Amino acid sequence: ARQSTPSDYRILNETDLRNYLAETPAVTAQLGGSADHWSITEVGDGNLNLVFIVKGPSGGLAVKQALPYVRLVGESWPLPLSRAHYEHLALTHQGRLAPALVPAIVHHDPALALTAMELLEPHIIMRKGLVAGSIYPAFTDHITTFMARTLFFSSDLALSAAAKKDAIASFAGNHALCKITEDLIFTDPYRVAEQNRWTAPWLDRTAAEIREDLDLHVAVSRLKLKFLSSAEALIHGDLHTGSIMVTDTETKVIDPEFAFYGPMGFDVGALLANLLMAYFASAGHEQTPGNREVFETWVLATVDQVWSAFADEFLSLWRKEATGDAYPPSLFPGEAGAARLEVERQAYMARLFQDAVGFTAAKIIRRILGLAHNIDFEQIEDTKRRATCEARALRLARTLMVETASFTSIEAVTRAARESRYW
Ligand code: SR1
Ligand code: MG
Repeated sequence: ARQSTPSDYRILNETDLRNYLAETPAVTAQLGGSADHWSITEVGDGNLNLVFIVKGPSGGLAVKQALPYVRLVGESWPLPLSRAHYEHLALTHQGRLAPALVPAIVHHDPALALTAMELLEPHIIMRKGLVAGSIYPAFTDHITTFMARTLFFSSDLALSAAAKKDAIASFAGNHALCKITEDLIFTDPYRVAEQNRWTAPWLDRTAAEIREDLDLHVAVSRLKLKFLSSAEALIHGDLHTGSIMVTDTETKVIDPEFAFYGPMGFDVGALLANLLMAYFASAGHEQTPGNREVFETWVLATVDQVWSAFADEFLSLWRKEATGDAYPPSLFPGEAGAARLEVERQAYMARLFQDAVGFTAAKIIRRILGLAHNIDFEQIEDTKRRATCEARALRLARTLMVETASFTSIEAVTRAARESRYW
């Protein structure tokens, strides 16, 4: 079994890290110069880990170290260091399938739960760009390639049954990270939980309604069951806009520490949810009206295109590269077989779309009523204005989750977003 705290693990400060990196040849080659002159700054603003930016005369690195607890909460919430191993494994897998779309790994140390990666510069966290009203024209093409390739090539459509089972087993130990998702996304927002919070007092009544809404509780429990039981593909597991770094022309997906074999719709839904929250939050941020209109039009068009381009790319991989044990070609001979299989592919995508719609809803609700919020809404200082944006998002999410079957196209989702009003 993987040891959760290796005996030579220690939390590094900037001085420790400098000494450690100075002894690591792959790192010294990348940074150049003398270690005494490297700049090292801890910049982590995520919920779990330390992140250092290290710069030398020849280049830079981002060094991520897992802490033995949840950074957001503190030492009272222990969390296994093994997540750094699963993140490294996932990043390696994603790097093979979509090399331009993830950071290159320079060094990994399992004992220190530490990974040094290519420094992404001048990339910024996409969520920060979205809050500032920036648009990213190349994003849809990149992210849909990332999702289509990483999900398709880890699924039964591409892998033999034996390879798929081995792959599932290699991520099965990441259950503590899955448990965070199971609790914080699929359970706590729907019950009284100490760590829940929301924009009070404005959302007090809405939060109470959600805690009493049994139709919603059934719907989220079905989604939780799917998350627990559907080992469809190696999913990123936390594919929100804080896990994506962008420039105008490049997109890099980071932080796959929640990776495991789960339902594909969870990744797609995570992304759609976070784009939709950027849309709802836009009304709360100071912007010129012209900019706001351009941004909101772009972000909803991006929601539409993310689904459509993902579905197109996934289907095209399936038509060309179906080397897996699912859907044996010998069962679909000739023209009639090919035609029937194509109908089945469309049915598969329709089912995946339904999953994505449900997970979209779950990912919105957790960011407004659960423990971990996002800056899209949090940076709206006027709490009444913030709650108005959040209530519109919650209203859409409730409809998406309870009436999922009535959403048969992505355009129906973006139309409902546009029309969503607060209670
Ligand atoms: C306690 S961890 C809270 C959240 O941060 C991560 O980014 C995941 O979304 C997790 O649910
Ligand atoms: Mg992340």
